[in-house]
Amino acid sequence: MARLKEAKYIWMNGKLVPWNEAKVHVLTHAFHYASGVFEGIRAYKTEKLGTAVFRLDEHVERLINSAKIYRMELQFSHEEIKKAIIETIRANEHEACYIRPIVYRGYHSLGVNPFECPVEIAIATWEWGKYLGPEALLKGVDVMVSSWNKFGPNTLPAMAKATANYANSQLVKMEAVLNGYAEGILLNPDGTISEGSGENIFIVYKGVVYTPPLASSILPGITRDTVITILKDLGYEVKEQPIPREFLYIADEVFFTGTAAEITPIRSVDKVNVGNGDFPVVRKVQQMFFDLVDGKIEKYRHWLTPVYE
Ligand code: PPE
Repeated sequence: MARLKEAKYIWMNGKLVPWNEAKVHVLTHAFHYASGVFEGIRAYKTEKLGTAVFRLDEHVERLINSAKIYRMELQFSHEEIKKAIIETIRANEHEACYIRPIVYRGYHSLGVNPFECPVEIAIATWEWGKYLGPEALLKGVDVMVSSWNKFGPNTLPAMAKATANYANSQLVKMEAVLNGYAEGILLNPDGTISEGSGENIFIVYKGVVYTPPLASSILPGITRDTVITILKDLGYEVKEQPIPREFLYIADEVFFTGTAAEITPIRSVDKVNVGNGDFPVVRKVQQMFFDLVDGKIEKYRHWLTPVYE
């Protein structure tokens, strides 16, 4: 992956600090015990509204919920976090960017018990290109089913977007990359499909669209929710239900959704070609998704928060 593209400022606990000075102590609690929760948000350069953040409210809400699950008391409200995100994008003068707010237990004491450590918050923004490679959106990606399972229910809460979850994701991603694949799909301990290391998954089979339910240890993806909405608008039946692995091999279409990955078709799974190589449903969803994030669909304009006005 390309080196991080530096912006000018990072917002930390209420203040914009120069990018290179946005540092934490090496004994920060989160660094040792993964006591952090975060978000990944995109701001698009839209035709109608200029630079606009996509589904900002839903992302801030999920961040606050993730913090709540981990008993972190945030010093900033929903509205204050929203304002800080807009302020950071403006300070960095982005036209389009990726936004990474992170809430974490800071420096105070070490040991697993995190309660004495301050709850810090930072917001970084940068320009981020295509997550699964430049041609992924067009041609699709080759993926494998990971030998690593998704963490089971009641081990780590999958509904929290916690840094800790990404230890599991990294094992999956490294295995995939080392084997020449773009991504890995995680199965639950019971063998049903969960999600990708950083994406939700959808399967089209005989005209019906399937996606694993929240109880399949998935992140409640905001792109997932957007895509379910789009699919219903397009007249498709969407079924949120546990999905057996072998659906991947007989599917007509398979695709990933995520803020970073957007709508990425999957071309093959474990070297089995998906369907006949066309992605008619994916194409329709992509079309509507990119129109939507571009402010072209009136009905969903409220999902966009203009940055400069
Ligand atoms: N599942 C996981 C595990 C996940 O990390 C993401 C987002 C999703 C599903 C999709 O969620 P949403 O973005 O709300 O539609 N992954 C973020 C981080 C990727 C990374 O490498 O870091 C992202 O897409 O921003």
